[in-house]
Amino acid sequence: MSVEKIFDAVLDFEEDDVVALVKKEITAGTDVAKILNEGLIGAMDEVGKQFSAGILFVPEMLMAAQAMKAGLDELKPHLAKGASATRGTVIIGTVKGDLHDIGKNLVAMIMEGAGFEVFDVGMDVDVEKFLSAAKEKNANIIAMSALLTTTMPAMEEVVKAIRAQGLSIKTLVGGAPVTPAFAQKIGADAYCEDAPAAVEAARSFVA
Ligand code: B12
Repeated sequence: MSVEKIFDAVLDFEEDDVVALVKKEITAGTDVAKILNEGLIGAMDEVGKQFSAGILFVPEMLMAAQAMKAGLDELKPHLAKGASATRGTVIIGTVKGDLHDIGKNLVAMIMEGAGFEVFDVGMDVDVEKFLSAAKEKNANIIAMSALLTTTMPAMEEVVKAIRAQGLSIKTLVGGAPVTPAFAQKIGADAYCEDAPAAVEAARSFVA
């Protein structure tokens, strides 16, 4: 019932209410996946729909994102439970030209919780930054996020650079406009639609 309240509070941009409601649900023992998927992520999907329909605009989208992020921060320690020994090292970032980082942050959090060592290089990340971070940390995986159709091609540049330099680093791509067909076309090692799928793919890379 209150998960719906979280959904509504994100849509009302009520950051403090989102935090309070998330806390309340955690205390009540509600499944954290339900809080995340039906409350926080569900609300952002609705924001996206309303943005497409011209009901909401960029400032509102940003306010909703801030409210969602605040809820996510509250949830983070609970999502990261169950960490085990390091399974591999991941460099994660949002590609060049793209400033969307909520999904990327979520994937980073869940991967960390699943036992990977995760280095988040932020958003608007160019090829050089992805590669130098991967070399410095001796990473097995580069995970890239893109939320704009216009920034998706930047993923291919990273894949190409890895090949050109003969590095044995696996690539993982995701983000709302990214598809399995696109991932295959650019030669990425895997496409994943959400954070749990990213964990599974990453585990298969380092198994
Ligand atoms: C919040 C938001 C913003 C915020 C971003 C704040 C932030 N700090 O991230 C702000 C207001 C800044 C913003 C700006 C813009 N936005 Co915007 N935004 C959104 C919105 C509403 C939600 C995105 C989100 O956070 N979703 C919640 C997260 C949890 O979901 P997610 O990112 O998809 O991540 C999940 C999966 O995709 C996957 N995943 C994500 N990354 C990765 C990476 C890997 C490796 C893996 C395996 C998986 C994975 O796992 C995640 C968890 O399940 C979307 C609509 C939507 N529903 O997608 C539009 C949307 C992405 N934005 C859009 C647009 C057009 C813009 C602007 C161009 C608007 C403008 N005219 O200025 C600018 C671009 C700025 C830029 N250069 O990047 C369009 C993109 C259209 C397109 N296909 O190109 C969308 C789809 C809205 C729409 N319906 O038109 N935006």
